[in-house]
Parts: sequence; C-alpha cells; structure tokens
Amino acid sequence: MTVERTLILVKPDGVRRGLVGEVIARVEKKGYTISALKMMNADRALLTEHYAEHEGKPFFEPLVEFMLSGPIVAIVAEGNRVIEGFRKLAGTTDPTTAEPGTIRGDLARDQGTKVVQNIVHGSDSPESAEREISIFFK
Ligand code: DAT
Ligand code: MG
Repeated sequence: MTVERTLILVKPDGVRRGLVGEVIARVEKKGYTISALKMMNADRALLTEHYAEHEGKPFFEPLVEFMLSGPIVAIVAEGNRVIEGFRKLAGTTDPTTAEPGTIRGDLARDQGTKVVQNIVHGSDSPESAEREISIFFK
C-alpha cells in the first residue's frame, strides 16, 4: 500500500465562488483524509517557488497575478494513491474539455483570460507533493 500526501489548493476563483466546501466534500467523499487546512493570502515569493517549473512561460505572470487576486485555501490530503486520485477528481487543466464529473469539468469554464482559471491545484508527483507541502506548511 502506498499511503501518500498531496497538496491541494482552492484557488482564488474557487474561494470567490464559494466552492471551498464543494471541493473538500468531493475529497472527503472519495475517502481521502484531510490532514491540514488553512485559508491564506499567498505572496509573490511563495507562488514563484510553488510554480517554479512554469517560470518563463507566457502564462506565468498572469498565473501569479491570478493567485494573488484573493485568498486561497491550502489543504493536505492523505490516502493510498491520493496524488493520482485527486488529479482525476480535479480533471484536466483546460476546464472546457475537462470531463463532466470532475471539479474542473463541472464547475469551471475557459473565461478567455491569459491564464486558465480552474478552481484547484493538485500536486502531480510524490516529489512535487512533498516539495509543495513544505512551501505551504512551513
Ligand atoms: P495543472 O494545474 O493541471 O497541473 P499546470 O501545472 O500545467 O496545470 O499549470 C498550472 C496552471 O497554469 C494551470 O492550472 C492553469 C494555468 N495554465 C497552464 N497551462 C496554461 C496555458 N497554456 N494557458 C493559460 N494558462 C495555463
Ligand atoms: Mg501542475
């Protein structure tokens, strides 16, 4: 059995739209355990570290500005294969084509902005998860 941890963020669009409970409910109903949770305002330094892999891409600056646009909720969820499992719950990056039944597929759409606003972040590997958790929960 591979008990893992993942970092989930409810992004500012999700918080503004009152979807924090909806995201948490989906994670809990799937059977994962929430082991840490906080609402916070990220700052540029923290976001630059978190999104280091995207530095230099055309959507990087809009992504940082978007993530600074309001409070976010940072969550650590635990469970067997939770990293892969939460990515499936979230759906693909582009909310227009994300499968219905997923968080992004059900709750988000492409707004034509420079950065895709898609409600949630989820770590994509065990290495990213541990790195990201240590950034958000120092
Ligand atoms: P994901 O969040 O699905 O892991 P990612 O790590 O590739 O996607 O990108 C981080 C975020 O940046 C993503 O949630 C939305 C935004 N984004 C990614 N690719 C984009 C693109 N080509 N144009 C606009 N925004 C993008
Ligand atoms: Mg990613």
